[in-house]
Amino acid sequence: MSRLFLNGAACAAALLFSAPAFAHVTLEQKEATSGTFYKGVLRVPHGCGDAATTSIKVSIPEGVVNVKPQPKPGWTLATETGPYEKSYAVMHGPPVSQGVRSVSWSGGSLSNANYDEFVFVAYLAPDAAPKTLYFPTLQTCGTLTSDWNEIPGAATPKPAHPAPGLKLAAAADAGAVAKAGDLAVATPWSRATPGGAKVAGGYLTVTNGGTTPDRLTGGTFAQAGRVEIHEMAMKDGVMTMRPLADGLEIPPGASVSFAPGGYHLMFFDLKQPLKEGDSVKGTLTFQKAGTVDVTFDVRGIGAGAPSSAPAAGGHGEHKH
Ligand SMILES: [Cu+2]
Repeated sequence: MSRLFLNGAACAAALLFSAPAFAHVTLEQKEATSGTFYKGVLRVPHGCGDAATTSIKVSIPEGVVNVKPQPKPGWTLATETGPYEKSYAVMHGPPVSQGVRSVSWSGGSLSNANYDEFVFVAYLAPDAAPKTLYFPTLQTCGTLTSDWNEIPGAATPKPAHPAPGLKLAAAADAGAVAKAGDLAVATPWSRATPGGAKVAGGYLTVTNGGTTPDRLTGGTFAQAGRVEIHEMAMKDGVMTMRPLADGLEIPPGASVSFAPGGYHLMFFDLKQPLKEGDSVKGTLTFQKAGTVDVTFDVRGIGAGAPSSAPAAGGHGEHKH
């Protein structure tokens, strides 16, 4: 190995470039949330020994559906399809029970001295979490192969040829505080009201793990006279809001967020101001799943949406 003859500084640099995460065939994005679309980028940092890579074939694990591989110039794209172990709810359209089980790109030549990426997009079915999904990948270099198919376990936490892994976090289920049929409700919250305010907003996430749509049609809030379901959206460049008289559909396989600047519950005729730290009981009524009890945590006046939900607008701009 020529590396033996490098001086100290160059050797350190060489070590950097051979850091473990980059030594194997891996997925660029190693964490994702169940019930979302995922762009899988398989990174191929070297050949089989010194031999150039001529084919990459990735197996698609159960729960990863609607796979669409990206063609690569100079490589022949092929897919194998087959039945899934069960049927999965997807964001749009009917549930799916079969699809792409493996993808291969072959016929190209990726020198051991070079790096390349092989890309697919897919939907991570909402009932497949939490766990790690593995994408066993067969790398072929002419007559040689490197099989990246080992699943880390207690005996071999760091196998020599690990299958590319994707840590799948449960969507709303992780923080689900109420379940009704196929629906899971997570993180119901509201905001403290400045003195005298008679209205407040209610926020939460509803995930439909089922295969048919349901609809949030209403709710109650112990400290409010009545509750409406509202939509806030940009119209002609102006942030406007309107009540949704028919409620809001929760499509199968989807997570619908009620957050500042978007859909929200509107609490009218508050009996007393909401104070940060309060817990206020309420209910949510769904067309099919029925009525579920929830507790809204009251956060500070300036509180935005948890996580990355859009925080633009907000109830401060409400005009009632
Ligand atoms: Cu409103």
